[in-house]
Amino acid sequence: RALAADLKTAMEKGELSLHYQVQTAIATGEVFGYEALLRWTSPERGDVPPALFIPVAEENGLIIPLGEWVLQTACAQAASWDAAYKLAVNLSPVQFFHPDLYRLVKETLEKTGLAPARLELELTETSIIDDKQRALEIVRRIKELGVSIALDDFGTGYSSIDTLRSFPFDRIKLDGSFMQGIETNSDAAAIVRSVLALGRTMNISVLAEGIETPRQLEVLRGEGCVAGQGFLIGRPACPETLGLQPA
Ligand code: G
Ligand code: G
Ligand code: MN
Ligand code: NA
Repeated sequence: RALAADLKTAMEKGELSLHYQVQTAIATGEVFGYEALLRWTSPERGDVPPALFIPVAEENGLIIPLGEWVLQTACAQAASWDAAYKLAVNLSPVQFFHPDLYRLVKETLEKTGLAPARLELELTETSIIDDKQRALEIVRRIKELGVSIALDDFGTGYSSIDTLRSFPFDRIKLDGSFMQGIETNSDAAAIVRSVLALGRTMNISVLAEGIETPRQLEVLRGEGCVAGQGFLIGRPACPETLGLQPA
């Protein structure tokens, strides 16, 4: 059987689940949110990584019902957590440009009772590059609901200062690939420093992704980076394991 066919039934069979990865304030270590990460455990295929099945779902349109399931499930779960925690949800470019997105977000918030201010949607620059004018309208409309928008994987792909300047992002998520070099490589450290400066200038909070070592965390703290996420702070896990909801 093809992956796409199995994925189609995976939702109905309950093979999908959400893991969450903690996000913390770097200065204090305080937890402020969790990013939802989709997981598929297939009886035949085992754990299928999202990097493998999400592109397939994007090609055949399955990403729309899949993305709906993610948003509804994540919002319903987060609504039962401590209200101090935000929820970050990844949006595929296909989902972002889908005409029903605004209604989906609005109705999901109403249905689940999650306060809009607790929801943050993560976009990548590939979502925006295809049609910047339309993308800007979508972002503005969604922000009117009180939801925040983060720019994911910043620094890879088409990153431009122009995009940052023209979009009302609430957060930049600095790609994890920049963490590798910051302990030893002065170029990587300089890039991180300049992104932090850019964030401060534009009044956009920067979250460093992929923090794996205490030294990386220390460098980021020294540079005044606001927020962080990574295996050092917490690995993605199910909400029960994280103590977010009862087992
Ligand atoms: O969880 P993991 O690190 O394996 O994720 C790999 C990639 O899949 C990342 O780029 C992540 O953003 C993406 N991803 C994980 N969950 C979702 C999801 O629910 N929706 C979308 N569109 N992408 C996701
Ligand atoms: O593209 P996005 O940032 O949404 O991708 C999140 C992915 O990054 C998840 O699949 C998650 O498992 C992975 N991830 C989270 N923290 C770390 C980390 O510290 N190191 C590495 N290598 N991957 C991480
Ligand atoms: Mn993300
Ligand atoms: Na990312």
